[in-house]
Amino acid sequence: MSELGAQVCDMKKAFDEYAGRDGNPSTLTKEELKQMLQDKMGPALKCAKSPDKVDTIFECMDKNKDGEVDFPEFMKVVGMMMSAANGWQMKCNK
Ligand SMILES: [Ca+2]
Ligand SMILES: [Ca+2]
Repeated sequence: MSELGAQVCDMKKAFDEYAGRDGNPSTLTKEELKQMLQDKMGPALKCAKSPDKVDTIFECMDKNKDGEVDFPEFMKVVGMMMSAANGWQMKCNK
């Protein structure tokens, strides 16, 4: 569980790093999200073999459809992705 805490901390750092690129550090635009996914989750995206998933992921994250993703929106989806990834790992390790 401490590992999960560290992951959340890393994601917050990543969010801050990428969200600030357009001068508004409180939300991610689609372009900022794309950059982050490519830099931080490249292997995972390649694994899924669909870089175009950024659009889907963005729309999935942007719950209130204001065209930007704030940190709570971001974490909700990333949390789901992390627990899904953990589930896959557990299956793979068997
Ligand atoms: Ca931004
Ligand atoms: Ca939003």
